[in-house]
Amino acid sequence: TKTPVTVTVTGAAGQIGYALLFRIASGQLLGPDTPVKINMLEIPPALKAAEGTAMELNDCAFPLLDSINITDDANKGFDGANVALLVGARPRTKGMERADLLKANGGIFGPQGKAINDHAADDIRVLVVGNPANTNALIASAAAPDVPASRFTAMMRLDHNRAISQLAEKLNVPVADIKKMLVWGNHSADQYPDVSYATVAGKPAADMVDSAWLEEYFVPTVAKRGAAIIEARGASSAASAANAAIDHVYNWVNGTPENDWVTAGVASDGSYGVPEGLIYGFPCTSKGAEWEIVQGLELSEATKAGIQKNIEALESERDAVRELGLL
Ligand code: NAX
Repeated sequence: TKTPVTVTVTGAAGQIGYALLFRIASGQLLGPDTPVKINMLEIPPALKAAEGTAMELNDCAFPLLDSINITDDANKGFDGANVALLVGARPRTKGMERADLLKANGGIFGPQGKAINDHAADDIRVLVVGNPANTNALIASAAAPDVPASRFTAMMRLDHNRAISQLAEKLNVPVADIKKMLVWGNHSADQYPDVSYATVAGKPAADMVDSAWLEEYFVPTVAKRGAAIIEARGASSAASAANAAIDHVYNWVNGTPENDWVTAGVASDGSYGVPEGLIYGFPCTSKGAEWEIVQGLELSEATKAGIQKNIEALESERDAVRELGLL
């Protein structure tokens, strides 16, 4: 049998954590042949709830679940971690300024990045889910100088999946017919969902929808979907966010399908004019090792403008974080 892979989940007692952990333990994160050790990292007031979730995980008698550790100590939580899902974050509360939000999250993602640097396995792969995800990933990466920046990623996959779902609904086609969807940039309202390269059963999606629908419905609906879910459910996206985290790591570790790509928030290498180092949503493929940014796409004027808007938003967050001394 294979040696177990250690997966650390922060914010494990939260609602995304609850939707995520059972799928990790059942084998959906890494595949049906890979046993998992789960480390749950929480803050002290949530440790008891984490224990309750661990009891339920054990009660599932998952054959692939090797063991569970619960801790509020990041050094223990990331010890030997091969995969880290950073879900726990400080949410924006009423009246909170951006600088305060970034500072509070810097206080979480800085120390966690350092603990990853010092204690995780050499092949560590990190996915940041907690918002502001792109900038939190940047903070964690900066605190982990010994870990290649390519191992710190931010979750854009929920936006990608939402975009597929909206296009499938509009065209009344199965989601499986849609390939090469893309959401550029930041996991925020600035993001730029882009069907320019998407195909539907092999034919260009751009020929099947008009620009008015794209501009007035598709882009804002995908970008503001999180708010629409809160409005309808009375709580933010949880199962769909957990699902996207599973998709992201599964494709990173096991590869992306032939003739398709996914959107992942990865450190820019300067592709498409995005300043090097920004954690940015790009079209990405994996063969099972590192994310690779798809090269050579021709950009329309609308796409260039969407990319630029996101560069500005993320640079401004990065500058604010620098001013706070977090980079
Ligand atoms: P919850 O409030 O249900 O859970 C968060 C958990 O994190 C809590 O149990 C809390 O105790 C824990 N936590 C806080 N600080 C911690 C720390 N320093 N170390 C370890 N654990 C800590 O939030 P939930 O709905 O699960 O959402 C989690 C995060 O995901 C939020 O930041 C949210 O904004 C973000 N999201 C990101 C998405 C994306 O696409 N990137 C989509 C969904 C979601 O909104």
